[in-house]
Amino acid sequence: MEKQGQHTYEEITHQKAAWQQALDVVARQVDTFRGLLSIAPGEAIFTGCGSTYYLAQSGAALFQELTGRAARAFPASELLINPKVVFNRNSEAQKVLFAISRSGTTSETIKAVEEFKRQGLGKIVAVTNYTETPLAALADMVFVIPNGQEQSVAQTRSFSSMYVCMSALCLAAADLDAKLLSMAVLPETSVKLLSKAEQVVRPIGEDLSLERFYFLGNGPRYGLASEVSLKMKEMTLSHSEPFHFLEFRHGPISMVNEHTLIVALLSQNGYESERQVLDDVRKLGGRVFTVAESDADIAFNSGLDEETRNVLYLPAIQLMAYYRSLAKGLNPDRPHNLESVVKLAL
Ligand code: F1P
Repeated sequence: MEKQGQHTYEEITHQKAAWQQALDVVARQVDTFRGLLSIAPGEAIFTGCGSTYYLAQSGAALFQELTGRAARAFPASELLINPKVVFNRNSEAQKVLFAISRSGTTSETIKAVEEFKRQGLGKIVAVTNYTETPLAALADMVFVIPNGQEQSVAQTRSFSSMYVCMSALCLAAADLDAKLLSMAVLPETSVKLLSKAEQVVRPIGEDLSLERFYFLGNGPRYGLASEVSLKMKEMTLSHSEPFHFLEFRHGPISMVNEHTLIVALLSQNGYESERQVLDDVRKLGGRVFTVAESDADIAFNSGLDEETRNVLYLPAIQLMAYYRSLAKGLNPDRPHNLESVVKLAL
């Protein structure tokens, strides 16, 4: 008989092979990818739905930070419904569209990519976990990571694997070859991290005195904060929201009480201001859980640079949501009201 959450647990705790495959798939196609970017020098648009929209947000931030080239993220539905908001019509240059989808079949994403192609707006790069899908068929280049596939509805390993791929693509686009090679330690680091993290996050996940969750992240970590906040929502049906650190002070801080947990995706660049927000939360009686390279509740100790290690924020927090889901008597594998793929008649 199936145990509640057995797929989600397996998928969160076995990410190494998927991360390795993500790095391999980029290494194999790096020259072709750079060639594609050079013939599509216009703006970069990143898109997806739900989790993969959050991946798009983080990817666009990292792409622009590293390459200096304009990059923005939108949910696929915005490309369809509000294209004038998305595309810069003053620029004739061929754009590049990064379309991200675990399944490769989400109808909004497929329609948005079809429309981009029909209008000849530029080149399409797909990041996905499945081959032979409508998305793969439409794209000029496809980065497929089958080892990231999942039985569970909520994305965990699939998201992380596509995120490793996206981070590697951003480094490749910026010609940061030494940093790209340094990512080779990530798959093994995921194993070490998870083995240490489980005992730390489990009691917090199981603490049902907590009622509200806020996930804070700046720069490329904002998209990741949004994703882990979605995990908390989907798997545990809890009140959960993401914010940029300093934005939290501008209103949301009103929600802090002793039943509030702030999960902080701390960075190197913004550390001083991020820490001050956490001090304010503590003064108000809120609880704080920190994730960072060092000196944190979950410390990666990866030795990697900020741009290459962002994926490490994910596994421990995914596991926290898993344990809360079980503690609430829910099945993390089957979130309420949610299908693994959304297909609408568009
Ligand atoms: C996107 C997505 C997921 C969400 C749910 C429904 O799917 O919105 O992010 O968790 O499973 O689908 P995809 O396009 O990445 O396959």
